[in-house]
Amino acid sequence: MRIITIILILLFLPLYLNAGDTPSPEGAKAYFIDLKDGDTVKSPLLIRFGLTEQMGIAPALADWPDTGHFHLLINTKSPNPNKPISNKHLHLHKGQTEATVELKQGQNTLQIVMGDYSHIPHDPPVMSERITVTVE
Ligand SMILES: [Cu+2]
Repeated sequence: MRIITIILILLFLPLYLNAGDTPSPEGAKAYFIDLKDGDTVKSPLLIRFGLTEQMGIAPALADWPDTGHFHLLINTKSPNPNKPISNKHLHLHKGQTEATVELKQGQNTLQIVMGDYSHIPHDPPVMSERITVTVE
């Protein structure tokens, strides 16, 4: 009986893991280290990603508790919290904490979103404010 229970758990575990319910540690926040709403910047722009101490950074595919990797969303709305973040967006999938990006002239919106090992936002999502910067 116990073996059957274990087999059932193993069979259904992937379904739960794909449901976008990797919990985020309480109080975890992602933020732009040296960029704020309304800033005027140059392109290409070095963006440095910050994360409060409740959470750690792991490469994609590493299913470690209370970790994730950064994503940068440029000129788009916040992601669906139950779906993997699209490959159209920048994944810092090796666990990087900075990236240099090309931005168009004029106004651009930027938002950091943490994703779990399978690129799905945590529950609740850990993300920065969506800021607007102007590229000269
Ligand atoms: Cu990702």
